[in-house]
Amino acid sequence: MKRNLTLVFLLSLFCLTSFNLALAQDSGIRDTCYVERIPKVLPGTQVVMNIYIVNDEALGAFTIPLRFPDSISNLDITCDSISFVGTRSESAAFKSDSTSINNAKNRLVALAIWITELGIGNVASGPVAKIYFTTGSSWDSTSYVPVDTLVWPPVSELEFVPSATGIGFMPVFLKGALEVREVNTPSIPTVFSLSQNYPNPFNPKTLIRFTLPKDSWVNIEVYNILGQRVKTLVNEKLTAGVKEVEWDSKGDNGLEVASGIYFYRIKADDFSDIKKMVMLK
Ligand SMILES: [Ca+2]
Repeated sequence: MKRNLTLVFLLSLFCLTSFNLALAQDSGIRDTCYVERIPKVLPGTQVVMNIYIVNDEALGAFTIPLRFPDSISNLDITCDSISFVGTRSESAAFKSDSTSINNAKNRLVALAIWITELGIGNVASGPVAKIYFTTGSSWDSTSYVPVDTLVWPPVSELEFVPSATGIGFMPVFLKGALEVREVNTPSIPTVFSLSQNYPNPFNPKTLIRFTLPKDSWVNIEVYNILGQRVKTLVNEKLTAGVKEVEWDSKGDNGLEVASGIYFYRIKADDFSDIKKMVMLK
C-alpha cells in the first residue's frame, strides 16, 4: 500500500511539472479556493483555519502554496500542521503532511491527489483541509495576518488539475487572515507610523491605524485620484499611543463617495505619510 502511494506521488509530481507547461482554461463556473478569515485571535492559543474549494471540474489534484504572514515579519506565530479532515478530502489517495511546512520562511504547501474524482460535473464545495497555527505570547503587533498564495518553485502559485483533461488550470483564490485581538495593555509606540487601512478594498467602512510616540497635533485627510480633498478624518491634538480612525466612505459633504482609488495622508509633528486605498461597491 505504501509503495502504491509513493508511486502515485512520484507520478503526480511528474504530471504536475508537466502541467505547468500548458495551463488549460477553467470551464463552467469559476473554480475557487479560499482560506478562512479568523477574527480576533488571542495570544498563546491554537487557531484552526479551514481551506475550502469550490469546483465543477472533476478535480483529480490540487496544489496550494500558502504564505503567512504576508509582508509582515517577526510575528510570534507558528504553523503546527495541516490536516486533511474536511468533508471533501476523505477520498484523497495522497495528502501532504507537516513536512511541507516551513516556519522559517512562513510558508506551507497543501497538496492532495484523488484516484476517484472529486466532484463530477456538478458544483461541489466544502472544507478540504485545516491549518493549525499557534500564536505566541507577544502576538499583538499588527491588526491581521493574511494567509495568501505565493509564487515559488517547484509548482505554480495555485493549481487545480481536473482528472478529465489532466491539464492544470488556475482557480480563483481568495485569501484568508488571522486577525489579532486588541491589546489590553497599551504601550507607547517608539515611532510615528501609518498602517495600511483594513479591510482594503472596502465597502463602506474601513479602519486606519496610526501610532504616535508622543502627544501630537494630528491631521488625517482623504483625497481622490485628482488630488482633491474629500474628507478630513482627524484634525486635533491626540495623546501618544496606538490610534484608529474609521472612514465610512462619506465625504465632508455627507455623501458617499464613488468607487475608486483614494489616498489618505497623515501629518503629525514632523511626520508625514500617504497610502492608497480602494473603495469598491
Ligand atoms: Ca470550472
